[in-house]
Amino acid sequence: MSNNGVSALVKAETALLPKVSCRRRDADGTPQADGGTPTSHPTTMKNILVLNGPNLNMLGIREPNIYGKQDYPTLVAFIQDAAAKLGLAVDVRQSNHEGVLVDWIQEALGKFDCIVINPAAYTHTSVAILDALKAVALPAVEVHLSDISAREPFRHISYAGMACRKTFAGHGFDGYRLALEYLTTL
Ligand code: CA2
Repeated sequence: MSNNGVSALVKAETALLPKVSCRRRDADGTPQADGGTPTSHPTTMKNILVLNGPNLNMLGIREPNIYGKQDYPTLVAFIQDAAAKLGLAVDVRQSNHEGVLVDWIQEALGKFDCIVINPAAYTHTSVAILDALKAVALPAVEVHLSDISAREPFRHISYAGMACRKTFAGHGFDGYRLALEYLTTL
């Protein structure tokens, strides 16, 4: 399995669907421009793009004191399980390349309802990722395994976070579940 572009789509059982407000979709999956006619029984679930940045594919290999002992495939499985329990569809991807992350954010428009992003080191450097998040203007939530505010000063600034509605940092894997849970409230 390639670690670049790790992708996994999970569709939860329709029976698990909570009554959340979702943008309704055309037959090809494109969200309807006007949001469709609201019903008490939504026929679609929120579709969330989860993006992970550089070196997160190395989880569990080094620095377990900061990032934990569990590896990247275990994180992907954790996110998929959390999404299924919340009645969300997720596509989980990882790239070491800034431009790939920017491309995925741009391509999310019209395909996904929200974005969860851990830009990893690009958090602290990438105005390109910030601009892409602003350009698509989808509801976005930032996640960090570690508490970046308690680490080196250079980790205290988050460009991506400036375009995100919320940040969950320092909760380990559970931060992704908290981000998904937050998105069900929108
Ligand atoms: O805490 C987080 O989730 C981070 O986004 C992780 C990034 C770091 O640059 C951010 O400041 C905070 C690092 C990603 C993974 O780095 C590894 C380094 C060594 C071994 C395994 C992973």
